[in-house]
Amino acid sequence: MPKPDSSHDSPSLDNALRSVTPGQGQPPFEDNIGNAGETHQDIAKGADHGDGAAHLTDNFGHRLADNQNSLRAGERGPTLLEDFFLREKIFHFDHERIPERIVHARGSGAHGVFQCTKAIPELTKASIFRKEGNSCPVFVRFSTVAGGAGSIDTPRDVRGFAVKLYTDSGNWDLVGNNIPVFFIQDAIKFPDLVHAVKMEADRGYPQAATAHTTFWDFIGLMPESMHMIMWAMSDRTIPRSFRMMEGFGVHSFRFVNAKGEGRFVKFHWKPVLGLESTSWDEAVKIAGADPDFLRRDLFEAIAAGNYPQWDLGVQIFDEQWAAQQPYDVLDATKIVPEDDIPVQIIGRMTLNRNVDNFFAETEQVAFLPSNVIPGIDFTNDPLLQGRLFSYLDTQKSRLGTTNFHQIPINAPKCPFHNFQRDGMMQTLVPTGRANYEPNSLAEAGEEAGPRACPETGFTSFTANDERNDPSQKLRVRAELFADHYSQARLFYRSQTESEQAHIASALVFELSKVELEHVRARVVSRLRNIDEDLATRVADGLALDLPEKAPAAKEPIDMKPSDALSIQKNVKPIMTGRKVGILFAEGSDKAAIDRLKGEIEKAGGTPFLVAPKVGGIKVKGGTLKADGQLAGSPSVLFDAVASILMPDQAEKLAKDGAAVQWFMDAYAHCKTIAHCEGTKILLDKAHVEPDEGVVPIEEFASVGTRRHWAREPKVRDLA
Ligand code: HDD
Repeated sequence: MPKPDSSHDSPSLDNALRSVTPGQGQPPFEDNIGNAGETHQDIAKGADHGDGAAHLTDNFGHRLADNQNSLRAGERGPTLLEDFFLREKIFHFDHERIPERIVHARGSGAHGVFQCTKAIPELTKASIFRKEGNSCPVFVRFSTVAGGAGSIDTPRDVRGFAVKLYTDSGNWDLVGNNIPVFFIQDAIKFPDLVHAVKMEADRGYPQAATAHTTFWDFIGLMPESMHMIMWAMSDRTIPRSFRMMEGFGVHSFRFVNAKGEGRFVKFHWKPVLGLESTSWDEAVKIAGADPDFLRRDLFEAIAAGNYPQWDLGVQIFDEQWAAQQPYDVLDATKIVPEDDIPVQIIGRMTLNRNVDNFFAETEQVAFLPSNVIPGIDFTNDPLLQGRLFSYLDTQKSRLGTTNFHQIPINAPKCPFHNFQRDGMMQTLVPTGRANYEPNSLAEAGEEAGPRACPETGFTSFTANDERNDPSQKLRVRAELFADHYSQARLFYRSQTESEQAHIASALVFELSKVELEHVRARVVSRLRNIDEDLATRVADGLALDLPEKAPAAKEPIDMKPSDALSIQKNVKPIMTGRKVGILFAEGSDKAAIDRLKGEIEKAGGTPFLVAPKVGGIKVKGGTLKADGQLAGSPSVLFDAVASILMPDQAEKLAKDGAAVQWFMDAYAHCKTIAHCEGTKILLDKAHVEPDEGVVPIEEFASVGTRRHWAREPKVRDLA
């Protein structure tokens, strides 16, 4: 147990975790209480069992003699209320669940470290950026937004990207998403947005999906959401891996340096593995094949030592520059194009440790956008301002107590001292009577407690904003917030042809699930302000007469397209971090399989052997175990596939739907298919046609795991 002291230093994470380890926290009794000669220290070590296992006790330290049978009045009689072991066990179990997050309930977390790679003291006094090499521990939680805690990992949805940096000047929480803009401009609309997107109130479905009437009804009536909708309908919302998606702080924040000078800053996390997404058909199939696809991917990568990394980038600009832009930098539905203000890399984050316990860490972690450190400040973005209240508030209903900051995953790793006292689940034991300030107890030699620190403490930045008159109380939106379409157009026109087709198809799919025709039509009428071609494609796809263009509060302008907005233009042609499925069967050539595995591993990828049976299979040159059985390991789980089969086995597999589908899907999802001569019959059955991505096994390493989008028109109608 962390030693309570009057300074209320935070328990370090290690100490706090130790406090719940069996055997810790016991008073140092020396008397014998167990078997002859057995001390508490022996008991803690589980000396009695001789195998290192601790004694099973209840929560108050009483040993259990029998954990299989409750105490009963006679062999066939009722259970006795007296059975305190049974009562405690069931009581605790009954209360295991806590309320899930109202949004972002489904999440996956990991520990890591952040390191500053470029000191920027001229921009911020934040201690973490004072010197190159400064580092701090981090905890990251990735999430979907709409679904419940047990929902699938791969719905079309925004992904949360929340980072807690445990710095030496306190916790800094950068609670962002994998999309740099948001649906709404003002926090007052957040409850409406969330009600509309979650399962519909009367019927309780759909789970984890935006493809339903109430969501699109809200969106159609909210033109400010159109930019975000372009991102949400793009492949950004069906990422291949958390490890391959960008993160964004979304809002304009403020850097403040030691001289008190402030500048706007936008935060970006850039994945070292590059960007990569799945296709929609693939995402749907993954949901069935592995509902935990992204969680498993993160866990397995870290467990294998393939630590995911992101560079932290910043865009810096001042009030003067901001005032000249055709949009307001305080509007969270807008980006600052990277071509206007380049992203400078200042640090790197590495996730290098999986959680020990999902509930204690990933579930109980509480992110607060209000957690900033000296050198980083808020801005007047009305969405951010509302968030500053909401997150603190929600933790009380989720975690049940104002002392949620004492839960190890939430506690800062630097000391904290104040006069806040008591409350439910207080675990600190402050000493002395100084629980108020000012006090003069020190004059009598007593502990007087901590004091404020004007030199190093947090001071709020005062913005010199000529456009704002703080003497007025107004419920208005600043004029510049009115342009809802220019950046939506910028995004759409920055995509490749294939990506544009994906956006159009996603809109058709989603709107086809909307039951009210006027809702569909209203959304399409807004799309006309973004791009006429897009609106026409979507209307065609829905067999809808093209509705009149919706009036725009402000006519959109054409902005210069930007490559940074496309995924396909930012894929890295590397095998690192990718998974390759290798299909084999009886009689396959072991040496060829080993060779291929070696090549994949050498390039940083992970080979995964798939066969009709998982146990040992007789192959040429020995026996080989598969990592997965064919029907349970469809090709949607891999970035590329390869097959090493004898013709007789390929012929047999050509009659197996799972095998044919394996190649059909890989082909339809534009993946590399590397094959040996023997597989030919199976490829023909799956209608796989030769192209640059369908290659002999020997050429696999040179082609790699990148997608072959040029194939797409052959496998999908891109109209
Ligand atoms: Fe939020 C959770 C991201 C707007 C209210 N939000 C939450 C999480 C992320 C975001 C990543 C999950 C944190 C975790 O893993 O525990 N939210 C955003 C972003 C926003 C945003 C990037 C816009 C730029 N959020 C937003 C608004 C409000 C909230 C405007 C309310 C006014 N968000 C919440 C919340 C949650 C939350 C209800 C649910 C659980 C939690 O906070 O801890 O308070």
